[in-house]
Amino acid sequence: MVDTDSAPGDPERDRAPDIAMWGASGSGKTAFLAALSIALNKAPDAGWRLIGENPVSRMELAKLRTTLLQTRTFPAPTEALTHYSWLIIGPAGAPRRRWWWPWETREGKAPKIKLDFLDLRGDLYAESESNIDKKALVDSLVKSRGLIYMFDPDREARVGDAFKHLDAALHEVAGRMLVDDAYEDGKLPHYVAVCITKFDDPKVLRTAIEEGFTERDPVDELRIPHVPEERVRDFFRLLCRDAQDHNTEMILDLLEAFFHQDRIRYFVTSSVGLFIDEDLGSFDPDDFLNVIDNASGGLTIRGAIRPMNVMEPVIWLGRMLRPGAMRSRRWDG
Ligand SMILES: Nc1nc2c(ncn2[C@@H]2O[C@H](COP(=O)(O)OP(=O)(O)O)[C@@H](O)[C@H]2O)c(=O)[nH]1
Ligand SMILES: [Mg+2]
Repeated sequence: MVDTDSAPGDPERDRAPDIAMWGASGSGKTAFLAALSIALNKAPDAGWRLIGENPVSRMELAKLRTTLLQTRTFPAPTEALTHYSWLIIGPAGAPRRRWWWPWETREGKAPKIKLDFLDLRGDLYAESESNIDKKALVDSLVKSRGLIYMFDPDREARVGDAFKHLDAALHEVAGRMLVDDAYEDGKLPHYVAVCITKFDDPKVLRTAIEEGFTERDPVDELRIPHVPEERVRDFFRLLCRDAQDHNTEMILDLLEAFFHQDRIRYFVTSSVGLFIDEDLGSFDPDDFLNVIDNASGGLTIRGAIRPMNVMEPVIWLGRMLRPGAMRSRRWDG
């Protein structure tokens, strides 16, 4: 895709992406991005914004927001390979002084995280004819240093193709990055945010509650159950075990074999969040579904959109990748 409006010589223009996004088709990538811009808007104090880097990406971003906020449905499935470039811009840091010119201060610099998103169609790794798409995806994974890996437990329980997808892509990426000696420790250098998607789905949420993975935060007046950070990896392992395909069990080991274990973090996410009855004012275990079937056979979002852990993985990755630019700043709102 040609970038038509960033100025020639702009250092941001040819910068490699910081973060690439990845996951089986239908795992919730497009919905996650639509929710990301809403989540950043809902936390104005944190000072983060999402913008399209070029006209196509800007147009798509506006479309995604309208779909979720006004039409109150999910974005339509992707039909052709589309390449989006987005920038997440954070709050400016403290004013800067140059030691040789200490009486003059310059504006603080805002951290910018570049997010590359290839929205792929269909079941990429099952199709032999989609080699161009495959190459584009692997290129994007190789160039970036942060990965958002989307895992959809509901799809895994039914279809079970996440292992095949991950295994094929990881071997391609490793083949490109690990054969020479650039990474002497033999591991891929990326930071990886593993996002378990669709936590609001009753099957996922009920599993979490019944298996004792959830807690309620006493200061959260909505009393929404969440899986505490230190237990998310175990919850992920459990969901992998419950999957349709026995190979899914190996996903966690596969990730930890290819990436440094201390660079992987697990998040439980939902793009639309849980429904809260305004009259009740807090989470109701018998009425939390935020999506309902509509007349056209799709899903309509019922109440307010409350993205769960959607901006957190992105900002965590940004902080890991650019610790200098994001130090001593209110990055996590
Ligand atoms: N309940 C629920 N469903 C979701 C969520 N995110 C996505 N979905 C469903 O999953 C479908 C596929 O999501 P999409 O973002 O298009 O997946 P992609 O192919 O990875 O881009 C959507 O049409 C929704 O029906 C979520 O947070 N909660
Ligand atoms: Mg999509």
